[in-house]
Amino acid sequence: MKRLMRARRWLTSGAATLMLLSAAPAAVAQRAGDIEVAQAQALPSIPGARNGGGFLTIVNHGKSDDKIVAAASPVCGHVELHTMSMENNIMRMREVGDIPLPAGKTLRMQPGSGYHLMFMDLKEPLKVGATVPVTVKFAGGGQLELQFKVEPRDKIAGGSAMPGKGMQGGMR
Ligand SMILES: [Cu+2]
Repeated sequence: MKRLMRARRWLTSGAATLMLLSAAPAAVAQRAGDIEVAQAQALPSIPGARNGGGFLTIVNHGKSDDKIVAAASPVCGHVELHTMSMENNIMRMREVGDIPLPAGKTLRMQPGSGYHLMFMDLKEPLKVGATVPVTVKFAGGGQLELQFKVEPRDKIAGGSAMPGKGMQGGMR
């Protein structure tokens, strides 16, 4: 134990710190029933933009389907559930009633296509390094209080996002 304490003091790299944090039992509860959030991230908002995008990597460990049905955050007027797709060569976003979480599957939201959370009417810009508190509600009755980390686009969902496409196009 004494040795561990000393080791902790010496660990300065971000990665090592992160590992210690996630191994600690006091880590933020990111699981509600069968639903587990592995990552919660947001893009920095574009200067002058009133809206921002949030992305979850979320696992449904259960045997029945669930859905995200609502989200809310104090940083913006309201949060919408969106999907994005290519229509006639133009990226289009539209609001959806829910985001499906099929049983046994992982949903990895990414900038540029598919589902995301949209922070509407931001009260202030989202800057890299900030965290955005968001409450997410599930059809199964669960609810999670999450901290979305604002990170550069190439860090979202493991860095596999398509470059150059995304939020800039739509939503005024
Ligand atoms: Cu959107």
